[in-house]
Amino acid sequence: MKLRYSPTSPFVRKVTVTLHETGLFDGVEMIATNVSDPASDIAKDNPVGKVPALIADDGTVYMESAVICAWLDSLHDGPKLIPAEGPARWHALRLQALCDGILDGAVGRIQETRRPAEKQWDGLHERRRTAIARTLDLLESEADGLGDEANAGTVALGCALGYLDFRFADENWRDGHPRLAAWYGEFAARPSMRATEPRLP
Ligand SMILES: N[C@@H](CCC(=O)N[C@@H](CS)C(=O)NCC(=O)O)C(=O)O
Repeated sequence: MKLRYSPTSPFVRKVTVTLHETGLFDGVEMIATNVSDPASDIAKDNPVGKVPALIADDGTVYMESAVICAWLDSLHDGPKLIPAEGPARWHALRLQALCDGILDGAVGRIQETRRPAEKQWDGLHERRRTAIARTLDLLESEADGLGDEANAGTVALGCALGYLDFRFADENWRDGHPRLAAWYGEFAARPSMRATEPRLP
């Protein structure tokens, strides 16, 4: 299979962490893709024009990080990142949804900074910033239940907090979120997280 990726995308990182956690990484051909380049051919694989896009060996293209991670989780026999049933399943999927929301806001903020200053909208910027802050506050209140296992939710949380460090280090999300910070300190040391740290191209 092939993965179209950008080295800075936190949504791609969810997929690459999943590949490492499931032992599937070595079977993937990585294709660097600059979706911002008007000449990019990403649309031939993903008409929505986004990475990650995963091309299976039968030619099927999977898009949306949550769908790609779920499909990858169906391919291995080890511990599942999406528990099959019960509260653990819904806990992981809910956490993933919250963290994807942080990432939508954070990536949106970065995209906004690339527009000419006179076309940027401060109200939207502030709305995204406060949505991220509210979500971090909720996660802080729930941090004791995060555990130290990798699952779809904790992988998304690790990638979200890593992205805030990467793009918004000066805003120091750790302030006011000591339990999340402690959890992340442990989770970020996993080999899958170390192997996938974001880097500028
Ligand atoms: N909901 C999507 C979001 C993917 C996404 O926003 N990817 C960004 C890179 S971080 C992208 O390709 N953006 C290109 C664009 O918006 O045109 C997912 O979970 O995969």
